[in-house]
Amino acid sequence: MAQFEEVSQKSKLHPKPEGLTLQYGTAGFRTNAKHLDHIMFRMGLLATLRSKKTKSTIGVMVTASHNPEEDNGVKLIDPMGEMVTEVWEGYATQLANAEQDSLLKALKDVIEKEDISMSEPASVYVGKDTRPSSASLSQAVLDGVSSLGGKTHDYGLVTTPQLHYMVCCCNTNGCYGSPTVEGYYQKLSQAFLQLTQNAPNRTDDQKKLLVDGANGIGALKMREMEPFLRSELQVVLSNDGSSGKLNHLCGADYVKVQQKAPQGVCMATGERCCSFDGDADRIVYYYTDSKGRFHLLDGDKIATLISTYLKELLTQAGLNLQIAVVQTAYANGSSTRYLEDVMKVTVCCTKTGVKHLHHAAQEYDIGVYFEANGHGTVLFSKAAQKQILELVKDQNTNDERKRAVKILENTVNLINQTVGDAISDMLVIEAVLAIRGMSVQDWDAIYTDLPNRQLKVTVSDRRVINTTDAERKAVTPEGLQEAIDSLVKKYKNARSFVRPSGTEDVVRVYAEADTQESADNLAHEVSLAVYRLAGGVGDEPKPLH
Ligand code: NG1
Ligand code: ZN
Repeated sequence: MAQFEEVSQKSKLHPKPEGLTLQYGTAGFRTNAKHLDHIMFRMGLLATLRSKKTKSTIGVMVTASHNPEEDNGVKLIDPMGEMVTEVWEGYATQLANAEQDSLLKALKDVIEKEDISMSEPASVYVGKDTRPSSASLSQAVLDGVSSLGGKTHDYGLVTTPQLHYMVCCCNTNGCYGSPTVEGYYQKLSQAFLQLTQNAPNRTDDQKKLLVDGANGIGALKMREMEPFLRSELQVVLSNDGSSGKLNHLCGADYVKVQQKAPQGVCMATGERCCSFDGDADRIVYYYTDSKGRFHLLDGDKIATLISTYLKELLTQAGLNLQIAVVQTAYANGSSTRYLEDVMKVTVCCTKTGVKHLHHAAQEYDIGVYFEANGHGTVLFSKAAQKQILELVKDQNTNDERKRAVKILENTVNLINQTVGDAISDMLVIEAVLAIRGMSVQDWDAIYTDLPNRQLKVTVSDRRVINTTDAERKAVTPEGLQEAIDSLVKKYKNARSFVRPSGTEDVVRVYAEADTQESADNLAHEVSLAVYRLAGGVGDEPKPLH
């Protein structure tokens, strides 16, 4: 067929290095950019097939998020803005790893298995982050799509959540919003401005927020959005990409993992700051106190703030909707205890990876999900949104209920329900703090985090580690879980687990305990156990102190 002839010809321009195999991981393919050209072309092909299959527009985002600048990666976006399904992740891996001469066979396998009608039209939206490699890699995606006769819309530089938003807008025929960057700014800023009307007496100091753009796409887009916010938020932007390197000593991942302020941000005592990651789908907040101590407000604190606020609004509006918080094993133990014992909300724990959290959150009327690293959003079920809208229109409600439900309606509009979105989350947090008259210190004081530490161990094959119970227990290699259990017993309020990373070639170790020293020691001891029992390579892990 002529269609495949073109694929065959074009694929020669995007050859696969022989023997290279890559896995569709926690968030798509991710590795050094120089290994990715063929992957991008092939993901263009796959997105075209997915589009034909679903009779919808599919998104392809070229980014490696918080990874170093020399890496890159690709994420596929399904019709409603969700992550692609696991079956299609499998196809992605098969297509990515097919040697050059069996690419057509791999492609035809997918077509056959999914019974795809090749005469269907296809439409693919493509976006990219600011990495130097992103321009040519996104061109490879576009080549892949056009070689199978698909239509493309190249959005160029956008944040990952902006592309998710575009895909959802397109496939809902505009119900979710208008599929343009301007449409995104308008939808969010209108909701934000309405919300801030509930906090009319804010001072300029309260409106001021320091934003670390990680030298990435989020900084660019924040600049574009600023005029839409009409000074209701006064952003002081650092690491805006004009000089520094992407994610280098800055950004949400650096701040969360290092538990310290990014470089390049000039923060005064007590000032409210936040950091985006490299593709602006994560956010964390922080400040330093009068003793110079650094305070991090991570995804768990964000989930707590937002769920508390929503629960209060539901009560005021008299709406009986079930709210739940979805976390992963990385959630700080204090947050889980607070949510369950004090807030009395349902808490559910899933495996790491946004798709798992997103899926679990869909089970509730209102599902608030956040990874501790700051990736998260809120999902409102169709029924919940309907109830909110009906109550907004109801003439017979009293003023308190009317006010609460109007705030709920605007909050729904402000949240990017397709995926975690640093810009949208930031505006939600700013609105909640404004409406509740809270400072960042008040927010921080809701509960105190247990000291914790995250470490990485390099092993020869991280797949030797298999886990269960939402990754909280290791089933292989033999003896590892027993070793962890006995180490944990030595410390107070302690917890530790290990799992293979889905985005880096390492095993991640997490530990928490009553003091920082204990958490550090436990993390180190568990790292040693991993090194010894799971085939560690290189030097043995060294103690932190
Ligand atoms: P891995 O490398 O699988 O741990 C990391 C994050 C995830 C998720 C993905 C995608 C941690 C511990 N893990 O995954 O939560 O955000 O990257 O970006 O932060
Ligand atoms: Zn990201």
